[in-house]
Amino acid sequence: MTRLSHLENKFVCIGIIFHKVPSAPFNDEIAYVLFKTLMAIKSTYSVLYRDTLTFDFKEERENPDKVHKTACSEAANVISRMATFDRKAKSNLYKVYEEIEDIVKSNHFFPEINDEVTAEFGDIIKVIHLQKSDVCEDICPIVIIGETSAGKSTFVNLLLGVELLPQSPLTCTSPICRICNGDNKRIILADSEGIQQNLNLTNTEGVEEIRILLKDYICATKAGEKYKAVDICWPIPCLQNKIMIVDTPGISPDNDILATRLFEYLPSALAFIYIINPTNAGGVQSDRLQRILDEQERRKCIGVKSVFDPRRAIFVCNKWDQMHEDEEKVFHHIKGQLSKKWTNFDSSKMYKISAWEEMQRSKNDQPISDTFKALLRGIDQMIPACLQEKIFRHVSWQRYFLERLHFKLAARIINARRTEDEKRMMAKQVMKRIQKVRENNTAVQSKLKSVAIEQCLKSSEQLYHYLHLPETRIKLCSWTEDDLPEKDDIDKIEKELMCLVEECIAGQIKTWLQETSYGGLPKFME
Ligand SMILES: Nc1nc2c(ncn2[C@@H]2O[C@H](COP(=O)(O)OP(=O)(O)OP(=O)(O)O)[C@@H](O)[C@H]2O)c(=O)[nH]1
Ligand SMILES: [Mg+2]
Repeated sequence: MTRLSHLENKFVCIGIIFHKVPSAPFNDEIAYVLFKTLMAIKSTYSVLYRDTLTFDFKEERENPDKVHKTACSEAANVISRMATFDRKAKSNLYKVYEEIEDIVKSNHFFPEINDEVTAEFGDIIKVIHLQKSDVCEDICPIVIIGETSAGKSTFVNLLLGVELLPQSPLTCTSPICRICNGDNKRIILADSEGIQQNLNLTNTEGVEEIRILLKDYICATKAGEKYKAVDICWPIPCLQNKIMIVDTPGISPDNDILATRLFEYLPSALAFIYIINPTNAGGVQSDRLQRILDEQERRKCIGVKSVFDPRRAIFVCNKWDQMHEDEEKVFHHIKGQLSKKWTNFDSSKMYKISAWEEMQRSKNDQPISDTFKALLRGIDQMIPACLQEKIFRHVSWQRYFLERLHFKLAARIINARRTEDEKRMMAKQVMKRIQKVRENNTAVQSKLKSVAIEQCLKSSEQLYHYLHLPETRIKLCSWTEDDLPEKDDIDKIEKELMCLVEECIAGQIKTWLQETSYGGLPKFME
């Protein structure tokens, strides 16, 4: 922000200089472009300064009990405030893009500067269109993932405030279910080939009827693996037209496709909530978490841009009503497992609730429990940060673009004030420099190559040393009984043990990368 203010001052100075030099060529055009650019910067400013970036639930946080709220109404409240905040910020960003578009499309925009901008940013009109549609990308999924029968669908119903999704003690959800708000009730099924089928609804069906109907398409026992996705449009005003709740099938060792499918939603997810069933022996099923992380790594390796931010995860230990003994021990154990597995795990984003009990409270119009209140507050605090990330990405782009534009315009003003002789002299100097760069090109390239090889060798030596340090060896070799796979087939045990060892080594490499800022490679790349 201070850089931006500096930039604005510079603009004002240039404006003043410019007006003080009436003989300078391009007078009107430069004044026009400068003025428009300055206006655009001002708009960017307002995006930064307006209430949009200071989303604050302070009042509610300080007076959480001011209003007697049931679980569903409080969940609805959180979701709806997020949406309002997001809409406001995005509308500001959109306006700035429109202003930039106006400048670039204007007849007064110098063709030479247009060429320079195109060389640096690509077809700028196209780029701005893409940026605009990214800003307008309205659907913000909140993805619910986790183990089979952990209570994901029950949790979604709790968030929605209506028992729309079927839930069952047997493996239930088979396709991915996306729930959006809409006045016209609709259910669209997509089969594994992606062929869509719209179910005929009369719009008079009640929740109960729909839940029964959905069983035929959602529950694994009935629908088999026939449907890939089910889109449900239902009047749930708290979702507004932006939030989409995504309920997913339970992650199990034999469901590889799911990890891939999840990535259609995870990168754009505002938040993803991982539901754990703590009543399972061993607590969190770490092989399931690993699947998501592995897919993430695979995508990064092949250069896929759409990866998710693990800091967006919230971990919910559900079915806490069934925990009778050693509650704290189990919670602590799960926390330990997650911190080992999950990059940047933040234990303050781990909660214990009973979705079932909470649902009963809500049905009986009882106030929301403290544990669920804490979880909602967790979502409440995290979402604005996620939304801000996208907003800042756009603000940074706009700021960079305007800074570059400013630079090019300033250079033009300075040039305009040069005499013909000065210009000729400069052109000569530039040509000389270009010639020198051409001559040095091969030498510089081969030097860069040898420095790169040297740096890689150095980094791998450092890594080798790190992995052989006594403290790393201890970490690699310390295993507890809890870590042992619960299998009775020796081949399966061997296979799983190999995976565990590989994961453990990979974990240490990750730690080394973090501690040494990627082995000093990014610094070298600069
Ligand atoms: N005691 C208790 N039971 C719960 C709780 N949450 C869900 N259940 C029950 O657990 C069973 C499974 O719940 P679902 O919501 O279908 O679980 P799911 O994770 O969606 O299951 P899949 O879709 O098959 O992976 C149902 O019988 C729920 O009533 C809870 O907090 N406490
Ligand atoms: Mg389910």
